[in-house]
Amino acid sequence: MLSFTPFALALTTTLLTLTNAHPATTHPRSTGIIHRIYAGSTTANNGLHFEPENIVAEPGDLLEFHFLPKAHTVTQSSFSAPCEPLGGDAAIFSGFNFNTTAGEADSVFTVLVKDREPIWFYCSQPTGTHCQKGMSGVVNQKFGSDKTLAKYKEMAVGTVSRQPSEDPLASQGGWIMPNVAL
Ligand SMILES: [Cu+2]
Repeated sequence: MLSFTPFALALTTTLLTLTNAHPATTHPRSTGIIHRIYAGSTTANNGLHFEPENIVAEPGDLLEFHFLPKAHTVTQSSFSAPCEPLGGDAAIFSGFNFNTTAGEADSVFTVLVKDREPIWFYCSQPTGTHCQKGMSGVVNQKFGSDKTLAKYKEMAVGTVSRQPSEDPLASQGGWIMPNVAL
């Protein structure tokens, strides 16, 4: 007759505990896919624009932000608080490291997509209220949900842009890399 002894149950519990004690902390395997996103398109929305601004990416893909004239940033926020930094050590902030007066900045900002959760982002340049004017984007918006980029932009109007750090150059959540021509 099959029976579970207290010992077997205890062993099972121990094994489960051990398994749970080691959640996956490693980065997803690289897919080799790079999504190039331009900050400050010179045509759309008078240049206050990310192109593309609604991105679908797999874990392991890279987001590569290229910066066009005017001093833009990529700053992660929540959906519900547009133009405000998300906070925390992992939140994305490019810093104001990509100023350029013509053409693309010499460096790009590269972000690894870790999972399929939405990444809401905005430009935190306060001069000219870029975020309030619609300079924002999203990676992996939940389609079918009412949390849309259009709604985010709508809620951004009238807010005040905030910076993640007192140091405008303090980037985190990604890497500043040389801008290598294709
Ligand atoms: Cu901007």
